This record gives sequence, C-alpha cells and structure tokens, in this order.
Amino acid sequence: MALSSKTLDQLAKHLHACQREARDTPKITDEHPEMDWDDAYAIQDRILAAKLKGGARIAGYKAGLTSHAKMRQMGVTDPVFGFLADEFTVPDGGEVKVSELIHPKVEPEICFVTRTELTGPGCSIASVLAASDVVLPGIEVIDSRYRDFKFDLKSVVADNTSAARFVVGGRAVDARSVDLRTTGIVLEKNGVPVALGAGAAVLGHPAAAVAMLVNHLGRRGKSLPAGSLILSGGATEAVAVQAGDHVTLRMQGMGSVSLRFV
Ligand code: OOG
Ligand code: MG
Repeated sequence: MALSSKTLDQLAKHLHACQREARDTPKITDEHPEMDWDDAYAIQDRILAAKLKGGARIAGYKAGLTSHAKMRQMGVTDPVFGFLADEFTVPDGGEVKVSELIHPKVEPEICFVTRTELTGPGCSIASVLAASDVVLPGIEVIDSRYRDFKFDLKSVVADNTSAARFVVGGRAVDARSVDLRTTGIVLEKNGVPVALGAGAAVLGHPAAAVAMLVNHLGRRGKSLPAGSLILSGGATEAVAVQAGDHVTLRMQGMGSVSLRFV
C-alpha cells in the first residue's frame, strides 16, 4: 500500500459523495500518482463498508473491461472488479432518472446466478459452469465519477468500476444448456440496434470473467457466496444515453430486458 489509511478514507468519502450527488471529479491518480492496486481496492472496500453501514445490501458483483471492445474504448488492458448495491437495482422495464447520474452509458451483459460457493485461486470456466444456476440478460448503466469518463485502471477500481444502475430480466436459462460463446447480443436504443455482439467477446467465454472475479476474491481471502448475481462485463462498447431514451437488450434464447431514461 502506498497511501495512508487517512488518505484512503478521504478518497473513499470523496468518491462516494460524487456518486450520491452526481458530481464529477478529476481522476484521483492525478493527485495521488503513487496509488497502488491494493489502495484502489481498499478505497472501493471503504465505499462498500459505508453503504453497508447505511443499510444497503450487496445485490451482486461485476467484472468490467472484459471485452476488447470495452478495453479499446477506455484505453486500458485489464479487467477490473466491483460490487453492485441494492440501491443500483432497476426493475425490468423500469425508469432511470438521469438527474441522479452524471453521464450514463449502457452496456449489454451476460449475467450469472450461482448455486454453490465459488473459491479461488484455481477457479476455471468449468468450475463456474458447475457452480452456476442460471444465466440471463442484463443491462448495466455505468456512470464514471471521473470527468469525461477519463480514467486509468486504478482510479476506476477505486470508483467501484463506474457502477451506478443495472437491470436483469428476460428469460433465465440453465447455464449449461447454452453455448455462451455464440449467444447473440443485440442492444437497441429507441428501437434501433446500436451495438451487436456475441458472448465470446467477453474473454472468449463470459464464464472466464466470473472465474477471474473468483480468483481475484481468492487472492484477497474472500469467496463468491452461493446465490450470487454476477455481471460478466459489457460485450460491446458502452453507449451513451440521455433522458427520453428507451434501451432494450435482446439476448439469443433469453428474451429481452429493457429500461427507460427519464
Ligand atoms: C468501467 C466499467 C466497465 C464493463 O462492463 O466493461 C464495465 C467503465 O468503462 O467505466 O462495467
Ligand atoms: Mg459493465
């Protein structure tokens, strides 16, 4: 760790306030270039602790920057991991208020629900599929707290990987009954397809993103509890949205899920 406990506290407080008040900020490594990976996850952990203290619950976990489309769009090369709080949940077909966000973007994601606990290191695609119950379509709404979505990997980890809202829905299917690599993905904005993909865009197989998350948790002495929801990461570039937009994700064999921005 390169930063003091006091600085970690301050940065967590700052980023959490930016999220709740929909305020942007320059990326935190501008002022703290020495910040390391442990510091970045320690800041994210402090934001989670503050939310839990305020009565929130963990609604799920997320992997991000798991497709080349996303890595290229954001100019980075490695996946990152974050948490989903219950306050981020939107019902299928529900509304997202843009006034509560800074500059939201949507991403199509294959989501997993596990049946048994997963532990790492050593977690593989096979272990993830063996431990999974269902997969289903989800739209993640990301909203980096950093000005103009400009960040480096450590800054985005500290900012809980831009997590803001998410919706899951459609038709959940047995995770072992489908070939998730060839699962087709169509993201529509206002009825027009704006991003197209397939599951293999996510690290060759979206279960690989879940395995990476589990191995990351394992390195930190944690595991992925049974019954967890995991967003495996945007399969395409993220698409900017504004008030009035209606977004639908169609996923092959799994129906569709949608939300509206007001
Ligand atoms: C970071 C979060 C990325 C994904 O699915 O790739 C993410 C960002 O791009 O702001 O959630
Ligand atoms: Mg995402």
